[in-house]
Amino acid sequence: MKITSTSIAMAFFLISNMSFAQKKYNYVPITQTDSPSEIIKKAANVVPTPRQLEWQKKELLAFIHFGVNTFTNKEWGDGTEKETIFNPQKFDADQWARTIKEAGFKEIILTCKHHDGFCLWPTKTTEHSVKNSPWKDGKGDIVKEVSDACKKYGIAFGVYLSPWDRNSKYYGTDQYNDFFVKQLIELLTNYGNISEVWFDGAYGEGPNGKKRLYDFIRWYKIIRKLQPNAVIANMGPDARWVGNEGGQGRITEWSVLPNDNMNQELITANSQHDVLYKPLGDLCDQDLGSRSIINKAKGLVWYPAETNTSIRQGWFYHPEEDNRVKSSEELMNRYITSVGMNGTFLLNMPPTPDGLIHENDVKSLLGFKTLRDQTFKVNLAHGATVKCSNGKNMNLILDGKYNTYFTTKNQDTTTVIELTLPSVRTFNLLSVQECITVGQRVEEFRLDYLKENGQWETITSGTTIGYKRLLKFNAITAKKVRLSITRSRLNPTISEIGLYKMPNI
Ligand code: FUL
Repeated sequence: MKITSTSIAMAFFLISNMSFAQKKYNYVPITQTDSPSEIIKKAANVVPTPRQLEWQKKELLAFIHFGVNTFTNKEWGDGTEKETIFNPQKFDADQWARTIKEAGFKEIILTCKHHDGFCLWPTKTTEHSVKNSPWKDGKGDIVKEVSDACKKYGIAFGVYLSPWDRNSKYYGTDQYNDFFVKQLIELLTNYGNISEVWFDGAYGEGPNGKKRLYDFIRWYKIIRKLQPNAVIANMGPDARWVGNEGGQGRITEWSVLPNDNMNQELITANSQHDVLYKPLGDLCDQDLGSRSIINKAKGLVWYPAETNTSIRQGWFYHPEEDNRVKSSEELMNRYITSVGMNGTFLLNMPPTPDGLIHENDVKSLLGFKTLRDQTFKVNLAHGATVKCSNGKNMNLILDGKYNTYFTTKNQDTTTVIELTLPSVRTFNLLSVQECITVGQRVEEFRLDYLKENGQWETITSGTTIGYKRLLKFNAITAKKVRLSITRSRLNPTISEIGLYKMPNI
């Protein structure tokens, strides 16, 4: 047989396609010969990387917007702010981390530099930083104190570094990338483990403004090298912006999306650790991953939603918002529409010019924790007898362990799981989780209960589940319920099911 470059390419293609069919990756190429059912099967086997999985399980992430805007009472600084205005006299990173830990959050992402370019650490790259402020006579380092406080309280630490920099003289030139990389390297090497790097897409210059010459790929590679466990979020390949700033996930929220700019470099890397490409397209669209969308894709990637909002109207602190802080109940509802819609919840809590999280915010955050504790303390489905005619590992659905799961026999993509509770119970919240280390598969499900007259009635229904789906409904009192999976891309895998009674809010 004559060996040509085409046959080598063909062989490579077949081998890589075979390995994608057998193993689990967080991306997969789609070939022109793949039929719609083969594409669906591929989609059903795309899984998160270990770093994405760990991030997803954190559920609650705290965002801290703090900087010169805290002192000018603005949302966006223009870069001309004097360093001397930055002086948080009662700054206490311990109070931030303690509050956030007590509220059950697992990570703090700090705005180390916002669009105004002011750096909260004594960077060597610019004079526009804390080192020229009166705070601690210019000897302080907010990033150090916050990262140390996170370590003390056992929470992860992430950095927000705004690509848009309205102060830097390099902005709009190619040199800006060198400047930016130096800042990144300082943050990634001097503060211990960094769990997340958050790149903002915001840019407010007019049509004649400076060009955004960002070398994202170079930045991503540096992060992978220096902090391989860090999730690169928002303008990054590991976690996507959900598409709004109101803490609202989609009713149908897929974590497997088309990735059409996936290139050969990525495919040959063939590793869960080297995905450097962000999917293209409009991430605000309502439908990001349905069958009709992925059928047209050239590749698929695990790209989960990060759902952000602020506890106040603004991202930075404004005293006039002190009495408009989101209540514990509102935060609980946002938890249901973020984590409960297959996302993580990134909640911003901006400190005051004193350098403290305001007492009203603390009260809401701790009340939110109490509401979650009250709701999720007892799984009312616990101890139920599980029946399913085509199920495997039925009891694992109630073992409290995320890694173990129920699935169906043969190639069955539909099933009915019946639970007989130990006694008649009253509940108003369903929690259901797919085992995403196998893939996200469920496309349609329903919860019914058996009424006293012997008829089944639907309580609630949904489309996607993903890592977690929470559905609230009017309280139901029953002894028998059934979860029907009516459409799934491949055998559904359900880690856990829970029935809860949430306090009336
Ligand atoms: C936006 C920014 O412009 C806001 O100031 C804030 O940082 C928010 C999280 O992202 O794009």
